[in-house]
Amino acid sequence: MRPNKVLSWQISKNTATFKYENFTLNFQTFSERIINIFASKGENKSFTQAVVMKPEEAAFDMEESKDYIILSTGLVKVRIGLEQDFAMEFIDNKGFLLQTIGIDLSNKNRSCSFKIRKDEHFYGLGEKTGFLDKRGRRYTMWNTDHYEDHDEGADCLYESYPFYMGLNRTGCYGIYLDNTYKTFFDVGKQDKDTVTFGAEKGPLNFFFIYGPSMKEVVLGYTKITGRIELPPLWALGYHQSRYSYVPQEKVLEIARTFREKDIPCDVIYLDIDYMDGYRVFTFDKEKFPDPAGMIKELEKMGFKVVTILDPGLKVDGDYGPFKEGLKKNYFVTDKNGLPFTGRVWPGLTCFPDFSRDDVKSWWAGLHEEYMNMGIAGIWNDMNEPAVMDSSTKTMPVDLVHDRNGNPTTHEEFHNIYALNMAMATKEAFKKFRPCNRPFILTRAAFSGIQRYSAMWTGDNRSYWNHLKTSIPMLLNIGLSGEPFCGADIGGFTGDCSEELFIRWIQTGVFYPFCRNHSGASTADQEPWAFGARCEQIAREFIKLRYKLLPYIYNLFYQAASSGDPVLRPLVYEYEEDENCHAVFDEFLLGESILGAPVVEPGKTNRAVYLPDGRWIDWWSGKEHEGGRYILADAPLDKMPLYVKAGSIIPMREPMSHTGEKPLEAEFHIFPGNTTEEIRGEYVYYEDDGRSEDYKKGAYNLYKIRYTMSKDVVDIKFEKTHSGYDLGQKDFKAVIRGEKIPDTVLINGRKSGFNKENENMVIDFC
Ligand code: MIG
Repeated sequence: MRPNKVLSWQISKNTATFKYENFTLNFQTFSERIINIFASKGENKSFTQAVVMKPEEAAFDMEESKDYIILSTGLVKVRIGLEQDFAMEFIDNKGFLLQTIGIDLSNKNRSCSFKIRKDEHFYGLGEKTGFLDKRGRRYTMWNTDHYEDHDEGADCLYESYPFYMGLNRTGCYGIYLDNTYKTFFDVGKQDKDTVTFGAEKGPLNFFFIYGPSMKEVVLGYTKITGRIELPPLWALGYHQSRYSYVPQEKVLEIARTFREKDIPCDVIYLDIDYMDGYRVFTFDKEKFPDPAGMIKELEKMGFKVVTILDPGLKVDGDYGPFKEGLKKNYFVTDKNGLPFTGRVWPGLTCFPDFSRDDVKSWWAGLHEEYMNMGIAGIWNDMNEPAVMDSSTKTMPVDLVHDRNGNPTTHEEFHNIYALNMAMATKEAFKKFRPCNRPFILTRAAFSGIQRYSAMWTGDNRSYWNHLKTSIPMLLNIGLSGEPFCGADIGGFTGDCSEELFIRWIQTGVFYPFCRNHSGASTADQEPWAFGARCEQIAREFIKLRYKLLPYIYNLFYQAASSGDPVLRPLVYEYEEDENCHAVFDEFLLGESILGAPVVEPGKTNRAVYLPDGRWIDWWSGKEHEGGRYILADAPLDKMPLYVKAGSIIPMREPMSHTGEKPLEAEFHIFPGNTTEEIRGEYVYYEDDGRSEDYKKGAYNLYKIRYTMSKDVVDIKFEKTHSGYDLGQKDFKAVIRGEKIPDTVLINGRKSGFNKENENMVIDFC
């Protein structure tokens, strides 16, 4: 298995090539932290569509001795052994980081193995079942319509992110395997001390991403595969969905009920039954006699409409899109060039070959009528692609994708079919709504999807266990570069109960993508479906999300600028705290808010680990010392929620939908109760929340800082970027927590703050 010694090598600027007896190893620095490694038997190096990073100017330094060659980027070194069998080690300035066990390039396997370091934990790997730390399991990356239970035994779900991180005391590193074939990651399963990743086919082309912090690794990975663009603000509101709301009158009734019941909601979904016989880009004329009118009506109530689309087009000689696709040879074909047909909802269907630019543009063009009607977002489903009459649940792997004249098999294209479909969908928005931000939701995906689309985790179930494991699943998806993620609140398959729904909505309002969705012929799951008690709790929690929208929107701004996940595992912020390494049933929303939902029935309290620092109970204002577990009270109407002392959180009054009033923030300052001097700082981002003008500088940034010593809070407030004239004019702050100061200074001047004013509001300007 082990290749032999190095036969020769060649080094220039930022690349190095080592020839071994039966393979070649190629290194390229992309940055001080990112090294691309390509092991081949003579194939060409190529990058998938996931990779958007261009190598930065970062030349190698090379040291040569009798036994080794060391390539150094300044931060990290790769040491290649010259005397022994293949040996590759990664070293940083603190010393030894990672040791390669071997590279295997046999016919049926291209893989690389590293030694698992002492006390190592593994994260990332995208949409996978189980808990937070992935150690001890083996995962396959192959997009699959997995309708069965998403329990721990389930391996392939809808999306593939061939990326993982290893964290131990020496630090964190990441590996992104840039191969779209079926890949695998054995994280200490076969051998408890070895992590092996690879594929049967395709290149062993991967990126080593140096930390040493987890944040740096995520930053590096999202440099390689790109980051989200800012979503429209409405997409961060609450979404209501159902398979399916029909007819038209039912959709309107649901919308009206939200307004009548004073439950905030921004988006309502049309699932497959809106179509005429599941023909995409059509409406059933009986059920939806006037979709444009319905959309207008919904618009008046402040609702956006998102429609589902499946990739397959019904084989039907009277159906325009199919006829055109057939005539122009736009479909995926077999080896003989005949269009492949497979059964999906509409019966026999043909599948657009999204590998081609002209097919993408054609597909984009098909959205014209929807866009003109005012449909606000597109939901791409069944895009693994799912094929119902196939034992593999998908197309045969030997089908052909033309790839703009560079044909390849479905085997290579399968995992990026949905990514390419999302590219086509985004093109539709660019074409018909050039000024507005797109909203796309996808079920299947590959690394890089964050540049195009939000994701949801597919057909979960109304099981307690699915509520519980939605948290680590979303946390790992966030770490894998896709911050805009959510699971169906209430569960898709099966009947939700009142208690489960209450606990799920309490959790779900913190999902970055917050949507209640439910399967056909399951119990109703709208917030009011379980009676008055549940309705009241759901209202309160959905309102809480709307209160936090300025903070949440700013987290998306951070995700767009640095790749930081919106929803983070504790370990992301406290990686040195061993107690945080495997915590899966708590999360951080940004740095400052810690949620610890109840995810089991019948519980009215739970243990909560609070990391280092002081934490203020959201509900009572009571303060807790961190670095320990507390037993938190969690009656049915409460979810344990904490703010880190020192934080500043921009909030607003809740509203029925995001378009009701401009997003004006009030800064809630949580200094905490301490005799020590305390400081806090927050950068607040503001723009119009819907257009692309922010890319041209139409946004404002504010920096708010404060110190609190004894009884004085000294706030400094400055505008650090000015570009959006229609922004907020009056700013307010609120002091929260147990300790109330005597005096508040704003930019050095005494404010009108008055201790007796119960609301503790301070006017700024
Ligand atoms: O085979 O469109 O995951 O969210 O409601 C089922 C109907 C097809 C699967 C999606 C689900 C959606 C459903 N779809």
